[in-house]
Amino acid sequence: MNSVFSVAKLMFDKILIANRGEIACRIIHTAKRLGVGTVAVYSEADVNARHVNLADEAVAIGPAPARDSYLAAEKLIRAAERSGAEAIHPGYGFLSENAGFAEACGGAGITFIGPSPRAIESMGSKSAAKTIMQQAGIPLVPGYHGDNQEEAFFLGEAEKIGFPVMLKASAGGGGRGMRVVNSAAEFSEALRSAKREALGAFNDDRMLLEKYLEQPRHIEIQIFCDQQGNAVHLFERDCSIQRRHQKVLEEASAPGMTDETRSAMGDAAISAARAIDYTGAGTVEFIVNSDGAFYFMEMNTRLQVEHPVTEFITGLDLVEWQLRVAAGERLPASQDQLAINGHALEARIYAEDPDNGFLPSTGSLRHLRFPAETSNVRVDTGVREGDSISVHYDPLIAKLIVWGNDRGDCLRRALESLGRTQVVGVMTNIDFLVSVISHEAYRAADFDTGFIERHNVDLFPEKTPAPSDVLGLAALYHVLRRASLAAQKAASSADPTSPWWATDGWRPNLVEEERFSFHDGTGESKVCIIRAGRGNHAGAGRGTDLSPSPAENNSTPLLSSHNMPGQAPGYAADAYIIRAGGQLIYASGRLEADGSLTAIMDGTQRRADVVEDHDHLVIFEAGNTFRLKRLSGGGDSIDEEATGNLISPMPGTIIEVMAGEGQQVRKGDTLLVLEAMKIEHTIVAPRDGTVQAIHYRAGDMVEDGVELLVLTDK
Ligand code: MV4
Repeated sequence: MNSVFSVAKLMFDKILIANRGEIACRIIHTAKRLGVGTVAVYSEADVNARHVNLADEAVAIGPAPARDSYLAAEKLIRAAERSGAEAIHPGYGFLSENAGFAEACGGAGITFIGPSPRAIESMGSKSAAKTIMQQAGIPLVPGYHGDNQEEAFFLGEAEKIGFPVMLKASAGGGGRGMRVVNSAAEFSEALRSAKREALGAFNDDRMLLEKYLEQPRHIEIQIFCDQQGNAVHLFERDCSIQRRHQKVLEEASAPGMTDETRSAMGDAAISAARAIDYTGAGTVEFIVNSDGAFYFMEMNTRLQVEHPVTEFITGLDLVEWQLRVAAGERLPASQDQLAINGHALEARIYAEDPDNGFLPSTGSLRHLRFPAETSNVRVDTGVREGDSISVHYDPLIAKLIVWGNDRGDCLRRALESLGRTQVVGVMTNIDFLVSVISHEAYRAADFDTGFIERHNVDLFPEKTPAPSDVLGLAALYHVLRRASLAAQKAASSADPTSPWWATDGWRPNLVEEERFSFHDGTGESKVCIIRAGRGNHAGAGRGTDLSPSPAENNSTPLLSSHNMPGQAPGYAADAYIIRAGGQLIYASGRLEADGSLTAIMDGTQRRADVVEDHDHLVIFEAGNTFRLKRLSGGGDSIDEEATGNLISPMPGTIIEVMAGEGQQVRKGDTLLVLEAMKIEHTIVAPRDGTVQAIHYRAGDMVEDGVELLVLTDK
């Protein structure tokens, strides 16, 4: 057997990733780097998802609801068998902590990349986990986690511990079935309501009791164990910044952590892992008192969402470690080879509406920009521009992970990176994240798990009106955008005698004065923009006596010979006077090929990304985002009129397609019928033209904002 000629077969040739979104992409990334083949799985909602595109192979596993696809254990195992994958990585969530699934993988001869079914099982119940940890000598919060569930007995235990106490569901998680009880008088009612909630959530109303710790920190230790019995910890993460038990920010290391406490918590975490013969990646959660005392909370038997902050401070790839350990290799490093370098922060960017109770915000990501990835900045995402955030899955858009030499450097870079993150199409928590990271108390590391609740008022600052110059940018954008579209149209008409090629200043569709009205979320603002003069391609002057401010006069490229995209040669930037909020601004500008707007306003160069979202303009400038609703001015819907694309106004199902490709239609002709929310909507031709392409058929589902068909002139 162990002949000198035998070659150890360790790393897998091919693995299946039983997950979706950013974590599936994350796992595929490492597998590729290691030369391991990848099989993605996808539901009907994820046919074109990023993780499917990244993988070597992909297997369809059923309808969008997770229970019919990503939670359907048999389908996943069958997909692994059929594709020849030797192992399954479960990611996080879904089946990652399902002992039955781990067992079924083993039964099918497939390696489950994670701990044994028994280890998963033993941490599944809070009370059972506490019993195991108590025996292993891990510190527990004083309390009761036994079988006697009688109310009178519980009350007696509560009085022994001393109020306030906390009731927790034994089967619990995510804060459900949890109650703080401040006195004996409240006990009976609190117990009853906690039991009711636990029964509904877990079909199990057994409770445990703990001393309630005021203002604790949530600090967790990353551990790793191999099949040879080696175990290390990869230091801690502080995940105290949570909202309703949903983590918002995670950092490594934990601010204020001493070497003594770190070492004691690391040892305790390793003992916890050894107590259940753990293998692979795991996390031991503690709550930590302000005096530094720490207590075991629970153990997560999977890779966690926030693992990248540990990767940044250790320089390791935890997915690589998972694959190596699951394949039977020894841990790649021993404890004394591990060290902390710098500081890392993860911010979870969610599609949710902070102004509406953080409700998930679904829809199409019409515009999506992330900061460039560098050695300091990492973006883990499962979506691209144009993808949708649906009701079926977690509304996470991306995790922004930032590294700095120290915490201050890290937070500064995190704010800078959030300022470069642009999302249009769904509401996000980006501004909220900025508020938290900018908060004085957070910056001073003066926080605990109650931070967000306590500082709520500061974290939702009152909305301020959009500055005049931003309103000016909006008006300038509209004028430039329309001129650019008109120019494109003329250029593509291939008519050499078109007045578009003239450079004498004649310009159709470009009014000399235009008035806009915008709503900035606080109120309505009026803007007036006047064409004050025109530069020429020689850059010699602007043919007007309305001189701009001296600073602007210092010849800038904008005022000379720059052509706008799709424009005839020699078409020069115009100068404008903008009146907004009682202010007069001299401005000129240019739309770049990438859609951004470069403007000079009163001599200062500005660069903004402007995105149209239905009747809104979203302006990203210097890390700030402004959302303006156009109430009037700027003509009809620019997209539909000028580009010929017909956009679906809402998500729905195509009921009937009346038009055919190549068909000539008259303005007002019915092109197709869409059903949304049980109401039929007729899409009609906005003008005469020819149907060049139809992207959908009857029965197809469409998101809002997608192009339904292309209508060309004649
Ligand atoms: C606690 C606690 C205070 N005292 N236990 C919340 C979810 C669960 N994982 C543990 N939780 C808590 N348990 C005692 N004895 C405070 C919390 C808690 C919390 C813990 C970690 C992160 C955020 C939290 C937010 C509120 C309450």
